[in-house]
Amino acid sequence: MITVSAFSHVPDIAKGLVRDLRVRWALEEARLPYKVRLLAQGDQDEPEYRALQPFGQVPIFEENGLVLFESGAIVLHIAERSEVLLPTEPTARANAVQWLVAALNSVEPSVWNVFVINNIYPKEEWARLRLPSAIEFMNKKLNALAKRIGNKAFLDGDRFTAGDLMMATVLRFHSDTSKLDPRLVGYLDRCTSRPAFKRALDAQLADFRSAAA
Ligand SMILES: N[C@@H](CCC(=O)N[C@@H](CS)C(=O)NCC(=O)O)C(=O)O
Repeated sequence: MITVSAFSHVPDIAKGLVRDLRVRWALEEARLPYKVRLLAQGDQDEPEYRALQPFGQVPIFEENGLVLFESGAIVLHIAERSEVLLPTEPTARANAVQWLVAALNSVEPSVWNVFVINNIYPKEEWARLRLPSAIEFMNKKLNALAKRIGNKAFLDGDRFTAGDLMMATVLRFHSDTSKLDPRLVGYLDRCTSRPAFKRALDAQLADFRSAAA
């Protein structure tokens, strides 16, 4: 059985955004059952967990002795088992991987930077000064992405892939996704209206609720 690690408690702003969501979503798309290893406060710093995840973060993926960290590596590993996430045709497959890496490497840092400034350091003077240029930098990436998506349904055309899954989770770090370029709003809606996304989100939120009960 696959096990995914997740936090039992996070600030409200992070609920529905924590990166185990990507892994749960990929597992739901691939129709692979999984269970969750919920980490209480401090568990991520225990030597046993650090041996599995050197940075003390979630998610990790465990199955039959295989342990993986990094959500991108985990989603790719899952995607290799599902044609819904990774096409078999070599060019389409390479393009899907390219978009997954672009989501993590070219888009996520700028969106995440603004998220951190707004939500972790909102009262700091340096954050107030840094915010406008951080937003400007993020918007350059998002505008380029909107232009590339154009009127396509998904990043590579008509079909959803692991690249879209990752890009959608990155866009959801934006503080108000309804204010994104309309092409991105439509794109994000197409991705997140997938039943697998809804199941993954519901499962993450349910784990927070049951941990709080
Ligand atoms: N690059 C890592 C980032 C993982 C990450 O930042 N996880 C956050 C939750 S969304 C975390 O565990 N934060 C706690 C920490 O960094 O100490 C991945 O994609 O798996």
